[in-house]
Amino acid sequence: MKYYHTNTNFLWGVATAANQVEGGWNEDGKGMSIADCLRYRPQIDIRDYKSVNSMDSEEIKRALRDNSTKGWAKRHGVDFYHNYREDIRQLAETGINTYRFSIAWSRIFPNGDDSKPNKAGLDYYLNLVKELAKYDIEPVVTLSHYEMPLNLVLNYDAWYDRKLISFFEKFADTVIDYLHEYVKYWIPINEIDSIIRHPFSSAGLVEDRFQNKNFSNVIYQSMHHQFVAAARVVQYCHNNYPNMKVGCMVTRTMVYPYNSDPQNVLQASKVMRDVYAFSDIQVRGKYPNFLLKQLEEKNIRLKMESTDEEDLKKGSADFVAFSYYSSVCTAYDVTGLKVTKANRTMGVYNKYLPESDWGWQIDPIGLRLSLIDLYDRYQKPLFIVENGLGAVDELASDGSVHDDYRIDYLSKHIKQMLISLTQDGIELMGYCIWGTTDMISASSNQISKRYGLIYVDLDDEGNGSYKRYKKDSFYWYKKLLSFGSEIP
Ligand code: BGP
Repeated sequence: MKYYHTNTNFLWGVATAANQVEGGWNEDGKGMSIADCLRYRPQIDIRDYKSVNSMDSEEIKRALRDNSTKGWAKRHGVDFYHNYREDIRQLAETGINTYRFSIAWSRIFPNGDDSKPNKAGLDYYLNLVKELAKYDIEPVVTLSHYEMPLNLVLNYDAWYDRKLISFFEKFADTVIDYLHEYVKYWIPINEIDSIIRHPFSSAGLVEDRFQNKNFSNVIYQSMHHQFVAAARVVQYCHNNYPNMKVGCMVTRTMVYPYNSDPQNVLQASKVMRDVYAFSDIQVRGKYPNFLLKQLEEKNIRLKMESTDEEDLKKGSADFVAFSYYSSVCTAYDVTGLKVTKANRTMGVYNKYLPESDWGWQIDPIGLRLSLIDLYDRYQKPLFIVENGLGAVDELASDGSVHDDYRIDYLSKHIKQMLISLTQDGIELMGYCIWGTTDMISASSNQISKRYGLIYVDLDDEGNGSYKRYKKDSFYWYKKLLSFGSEIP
């Protein structure tokens, strides 16, 4: 089957996040972020997403006392901060025309509540987008990708404090103004639904700081503040830079029932609705009734200001961006059923699908189903901003990395995407492979869970030369992006 570039302005790219690649954790005025408190903890079962990504106050104090990078993987990342020109030059060789990255909030406002921005931080990102412009690569910028200034945790209640809305607005508006000549596509908050999965690493919520409150209440109230903040960014762009497009961004998994037992089908439908709630609010501009009902049943009363409803309505996203890695299978009663070792959902094992080294079940058709579902629900342009395979890669003595399993994963997902584009009547802006160079995994703080098209010589303890080596998947993507090539 021959596949070409779908059309001239289709965005073929790669994606990453500041806290997972940059390093330079305390350089040029950058303040400490929540990501700088996360350690690789081999003793913890990485399937337990929450414990890997949650911190208690004692652990944060320990992080504050330790100025080293040893064991603090996200403090060194893969040193993209100093290598960005060479990394971008190499990635440009593949023929990509878009590159998604995030801005480390604490590089711009070191404490989050500073009166003035850190110019060195602003200039770093201005130089980055200028480097991309050299190769005609379109930036897609995520403003918040798990990089909140730690001070907002220590001296405020993180996103639970409504002041975070104005702090985030100030950060967003400052960056948008500074980069507006180079950046057209913006994503305010990465996987805004991840606050439910890992409230600390995504929203700075430390459970033991809310002793006298129902933590579930805290999470949902913080979620509301993030929705209002994201909606304000949409309005800022629309009011000041009409050519800009602002997308919402959610974690997308297809949820299948374990079998055709209506009880299991109903369970899958309920879990799927929870997936939709976050994009519903940001696209439709209001809370869906089913979520309001759920909050009522949980006795969670959100505190809203009179302007919030208007903000959400005016802040409807221009496009729906999402990450897609795997589908999940669910059952009304999982007793006796085999569960996956995945750390994202702990779903029931789907015997029809293979699984990755980390137990994420590999389902290319699930990507097509997601495209159909999301487009039919919102009738807005879609954007796959993350799709990739975290795997154990081996660096051969000759510097090659034969990651045919990643090529297999990517080619099957891209094939389903292109079939959907040609047969399902969807609107799709682009596709970004998650993984530029290898990076530090969000959920396990490991580099050994490798995603990159370029291998980085580094291990989970931070030992290595940081040298880069192109994997077979790098050359494969280059071949794919050259016009007229069949998907190999
Ligand atoms: C998404 C995040 C990314 C990335 C990806 C892969 O949730 O937006 O930051 O990390 O997941 O997951 P992981 O790194 O946990 O393997």
